[in-house]
Amino acid sequence: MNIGIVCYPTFGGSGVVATELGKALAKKGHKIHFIAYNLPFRLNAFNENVFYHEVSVNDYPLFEYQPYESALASKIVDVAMYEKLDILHVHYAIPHASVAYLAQQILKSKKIYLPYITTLHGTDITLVGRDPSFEPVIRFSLNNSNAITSVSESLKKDTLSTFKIDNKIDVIPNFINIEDYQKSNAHVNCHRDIYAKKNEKIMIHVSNFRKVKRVEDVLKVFDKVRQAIPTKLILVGDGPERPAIEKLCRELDTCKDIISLGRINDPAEVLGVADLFILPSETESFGLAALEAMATRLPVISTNTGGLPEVNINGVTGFLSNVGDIDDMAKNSIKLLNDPALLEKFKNNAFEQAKKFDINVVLPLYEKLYNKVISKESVGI
Ligand code: GMT
Repeated sequence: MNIGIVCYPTFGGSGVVATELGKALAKKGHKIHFIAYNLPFRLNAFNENVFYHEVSVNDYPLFEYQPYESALASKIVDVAMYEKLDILHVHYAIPHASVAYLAQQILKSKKIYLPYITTLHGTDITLVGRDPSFEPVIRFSLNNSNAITSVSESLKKDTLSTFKIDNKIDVIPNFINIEDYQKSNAHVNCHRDIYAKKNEKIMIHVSNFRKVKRVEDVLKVFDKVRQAIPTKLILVGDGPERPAIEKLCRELDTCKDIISLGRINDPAEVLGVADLFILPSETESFGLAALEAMATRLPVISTNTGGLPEVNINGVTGFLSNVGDIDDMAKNSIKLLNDPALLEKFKNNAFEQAKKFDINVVLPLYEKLYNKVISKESVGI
């Protein structure tokens, strides 16, 4: 198949999922055309069957906001016509679903049919999508998608309760490539003793430091944990909340025990040195960061919000707490870090759970959907 993939290239789960999906499909022989305004950050090496088409948005003094949508629609039309796309898969509804619809209509006027699939990732529905001004456009473009997928049952429920959607939503969960995690663990460059002494434990958090991630709770939980057990905290990522987090760490006087690494393209090696992953998000449609941690055998301390309970199983792969319940998250962390046998059991459980989300399990679901959508269109349904 010739497949167009539209995604945000920036640090964020939807871009990771879109890129890893494209790379995996390319390995199976499909021709993948990524369309984005920058090179997606995980598309950092040569991959056979992968092509990248940059959307350049021109600056002009008249525009206060650059016309990204028009530039993207034009690029999709161009790629679809000249690369003979069979299908377009857009990640994140805003504005990609409505742009896909526009491109589809333009192509239709040229007697070319391009079905599009929209994958909902979370904040496009849970945060941005709830802004009523977006409602008519999102609803229309979702109802006109040839298929919609959501990354969890919880997000599907949220979407149906937020928008009047007549279309079916298929849940296709996010995935990891277990093989890659085994590889990066085998060639680990990052050693535990860089960050912690022998008697110290390591907690880790990875995110894009947006408000929704509640990174301040990570620091508050950690502060309680380190008072009970010698522990270090590794922070990976960057974003709007980082200055506030640095301020809080100074106020709590915890900076000497916190290693703030900033952005890392592929955090698997660093995850591999830690004992426990923490994700206290306000909302999380899936929690890909938690799944990536579990693939490196890390138990997860998380909130019980959104799709997290579909990934992190309470009392098995980690623990779930109410949003903002610092004491409970600290209690659960201490329980695991204080008991080596229990920690080992949870590590194994986390890895077994991660295997259920391996790319080899999830990829066929996407391929099946692509085939269904394409064959429906070709028989004129
Ligand atoms: O919140 C992020 O990390 C970015 C955001 C995105 O769309 O790029 O992530 C959302 O999509 C991820 C991939 O499907 C999910 O794993 C995250 O849970 C989801 N984030 C939220 O719902 C807050």
